[in-house]
Order: sequence, then structure tokens, then C-alpha cells
Amino acid sequence: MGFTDVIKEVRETSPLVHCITNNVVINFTANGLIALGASPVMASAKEEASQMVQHAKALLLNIGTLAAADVEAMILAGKEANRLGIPVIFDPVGVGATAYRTETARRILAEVNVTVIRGNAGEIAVLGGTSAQVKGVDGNKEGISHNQVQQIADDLQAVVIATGEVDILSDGKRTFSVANGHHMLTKITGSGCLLGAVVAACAGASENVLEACIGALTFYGIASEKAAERAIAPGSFQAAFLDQLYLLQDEAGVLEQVNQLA
Ligand code: ATP
Ligand code: TZP
Ligand code: MG
Ligand code: MG
Repeated sequence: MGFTDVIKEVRETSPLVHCITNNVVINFTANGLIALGASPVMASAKEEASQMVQHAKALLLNIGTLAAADVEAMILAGKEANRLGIPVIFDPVGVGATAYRTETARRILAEVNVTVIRGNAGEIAVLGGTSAQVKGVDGNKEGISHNQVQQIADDLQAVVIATGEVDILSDGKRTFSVANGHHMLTKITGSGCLLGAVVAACAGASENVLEACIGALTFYGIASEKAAERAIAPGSFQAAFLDQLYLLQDEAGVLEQVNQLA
């Protein structure tokens, strides 16, 4: 269940990923998707959002720089993606930080059938109705347990990915951890946001969403490890990371750190 098959599928089919994302990470996200072998389009006007989805294989909704017009576009595009049966990936950036973000995230989840939710552990805990203060041996360093992630996935009827030093993901029935990754990812902006886009590309190119997510997380984590070997600081890491999204193959020395937890 490694990354090989899903990344091969992405590179062979170059899925179009329609991104309605925040204005901090638009360029990095587009470049990351191209490096991976997918194809990005950023279209957030409500007048065209649902029409653009018709060309896409996956839709990414990211509330990082929330504006009312974008929310309307996200809901229109999300409903069209649901009608077409293409996966919708939701990144609830900063949910819990303000009432507006929390209300908007809840509204999107109520109106759109979201396929995958990818957030940091704190954001996922807020969506689950708790705070991320719980620490446990089976949790990630940010303090969400695999049981919590599984419960939230079951409640929200989506694949839920809680990222951190160790990522935890679940479809509500099966739960995995992915330990690949490098702390340099925390020294550049948009590493979580781009991960959401990479998950979208993989889900759009694959039949099995959970396996696509595991493939995306392991590939992304290993790409960051390889990039860190070649970088001296965040600036060169960002460039080396884009290089690895383009270059990384399943080869000797590539170690996937995936565990099934439940
Ligand atoms: P935050 O705003 O908390 O940084 P985020 O949206 O950037 O959240 P992260 O949880 O940082 O999301 O995850 C982004 C990527 O960085 C994931 O691939 C994750 O595995 C990786 N990552 C995050 N923290 C670490 C860490 N301490 N060590 C290794 N990899 C990490
Ligand atoms: N402010 C609003 S969105 C954003 C910032 C800095 C980017 C967040 O990116 P990530 O991937 O969550 O670190
Ligand atoms: Mg981060
Ligand atoms: Mg984030």
C-alpha cells in the first residue's frame, strides 16, 4: 500500500485539481502540483467555480484567508463536485481561531459532502468538538489520539487526516499512522496547504481514497526527508522540496513508515 501506484497514476494521468485556496499559498500550491505531475487551476469567482469543477478530477477547498465571496464559490463548487462524483478535499485552516472560521467550516461540512478533511491536529480536534490538549501514547505529538481521529472520521463520514510530526488518518473503520516527514516542513509556509492539494491529486487519480491518502502522505514525507538532505535552510529547502516532488521515485533507500493502528 505504498506510494508507488498512486503517484504513478498521478504522473500518467495528470489530474486537474481545482483549488479554491488561500492567497498565501496559491503560487506554491500550483508549483507543487505541477512538480508532482498533476495540473492545477485556481478559480474562486462564484460565477465560474461550479463550471470549472466540470473539468477537474478533484476539488480542494481551503479556508486559510477566508472571504465571504470565496465561501459562496466553495459551496457552489463543492455541490457540483458532489453531483459529478469527484472527491472534495477540505483544509479547515485556523478553524477554532475565530467564530467566523468555525461557523464557515461547519457550514461547508453541512452543505458539501466532503471526501477528505486534512488539517493539523488542533484543527481536526476542533472539528471533532474537542480541544487538542489530550496527550497519549497513541496520539501524535500535537496530542490527538488515533481513537479520536477514527471517531471524527466516523462522525463526519470522511477520511480524516490529522498531521503533525506523525500523521494519523482514518476512514472511520481503518486507522493508520505515517511517520515520514521532516521538521523543515514547519519552517516554510504552505506545507499543510500543499499537502491538501497533493492529497486531492492522488484522490482524483485513484479508485481508493484511503490508499490514495496513505500514498500522498508517505510520498510527501519522504520527499521532505530527501529535500532536507540537500538543503541548508528554509529557502533552499523549499526549492529542494519542489525538486523532490518532481524527482522522487520508489527506489533503494526510500523507507515508508506506515503503521496500521486500528
Ligand atoms: P501548522 O499550521 O500547525 O503548521 P499545517 O497545516 O502546516 O499546520 P502540518 O501539521 O504542519 O500542517 O503538516 C504539514 C506537513 O508537515 C505534513 O506533511 C506533516 O507530516 C509535516 N510535519 C508537521 N510537523 C512536523 C514535524 N515536527 N516533523 C516532521 N514533519 C512534520
Ligand atoms: N495565513 C493564512 S493562511 C496561511 C497563513 C500564513 C498559510 C498557512 O499554510 P499552512 O500550510 O497551514 O502552514
Ligand atoms: Mg505546518
Ligand atoms: Mg494548515
